[in-house]
Amino acid sequence: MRRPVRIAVTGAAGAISYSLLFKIAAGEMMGKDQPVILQLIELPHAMNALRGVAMELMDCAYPLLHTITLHDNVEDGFKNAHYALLVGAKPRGPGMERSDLLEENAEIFARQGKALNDFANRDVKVLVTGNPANTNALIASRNAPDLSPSQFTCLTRLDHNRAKGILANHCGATTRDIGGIMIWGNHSATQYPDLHQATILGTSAMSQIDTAWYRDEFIPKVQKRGAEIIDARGQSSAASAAQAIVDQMRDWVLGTEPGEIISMGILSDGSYGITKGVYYSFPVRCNYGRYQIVHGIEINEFSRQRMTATEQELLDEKAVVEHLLPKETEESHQNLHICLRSGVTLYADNTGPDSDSRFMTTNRVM
Ligand code: NAX
Repeated sequence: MRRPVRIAVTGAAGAISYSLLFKIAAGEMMGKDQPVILQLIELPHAMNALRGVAMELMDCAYPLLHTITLHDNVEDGFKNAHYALLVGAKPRGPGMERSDLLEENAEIFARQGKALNDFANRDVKVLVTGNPANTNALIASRNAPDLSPSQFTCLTRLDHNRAKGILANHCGATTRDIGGIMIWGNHSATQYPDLHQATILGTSAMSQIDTAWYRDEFIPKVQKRGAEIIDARGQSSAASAAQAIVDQMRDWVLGTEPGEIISMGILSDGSYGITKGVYYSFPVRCNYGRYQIVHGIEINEFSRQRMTATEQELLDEKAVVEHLLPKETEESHQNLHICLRSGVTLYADNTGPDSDSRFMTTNRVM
């Protein structure tokens, strides 16, 4: 049996965690041979509810669940964590403007970034789910100067999975038959679900669907799926979000299937003309615990407009919290090659393999 890994989860008594923790303990995220230590973090007033969740986890008698620890602060909760799932966030209250939401969460995620910097394992992998997820990831990473910004990602896998499920349902296919789905940009209603590279049973999806359906129904449906679920259920998506967290972290750690493309919110390195320094969802592949942007995808005019609109929203969000971002970390967010220090291997232009290397054709591996 392997040594257990430490997984810290914030918002551990919330709705998403009520599905998520049980999946992790059952081995769905880290693999069926990987014991886990769950370091569960909540706000002080929710500690009693958290104790209840811990009792239920215990009562499942999961063989892979080594230890559960409960914390009412992130400084204790992130200690030596190998993985950090930042699920808890301040929800938008009545009368609250989006800028208020951004600022209130900025404070929470700044503290969490600092705590990760000071207490987590040096190779910690961080996945931010709490909204606004992309900008929260930016804030956390900027507050963790000793960690690489490539160690921080945000959740856009739910949007990816939604796009896949909705397309499969429309075409009478199963999700197994579908590949090449891509989500670009922000986890918000401006996100761009792109089907131009998608395939159904190996044949172009665009040749099998109506363009008007794609543009007028499919795209808005994926963008507004969260609201549709709240309308129907009276509560926001929780089980599907938990599944997406498991999928994104599992693929990051254990790798994607050969040829498979997934979507992940990661720091832009300028690929596809997206401004460096914002967390943007790109198509990626993963192996050896790293992710790598899929390059060489042709972007048509329709896609470009949508990719730019969602990029602009992220730049606007960044502008709202700019005064809260430590200036000294800006450079590391623009020059990803200094991430080498984190142990998340990243080859800068002059430290990586030659551009004509037969064995490795990319010089940017995250
Ligand atoms: P809940 O309100 O059920 O649970 C959130 C929990 O987080 C609460 O128990 C609260 O006490 C705790 N919490 C709040 N601030 C905390 C802090 N600073 N430290 C530790 N714990 C804290 O929300 P839930 O449905 O679980 O959703 C959690 C977050 O995920 C929300 O921000 C939500 O908007 C976001 N989502 C993001 C998605 C994505 O794809 N990126 C999709 C699903 C979800 O909507």
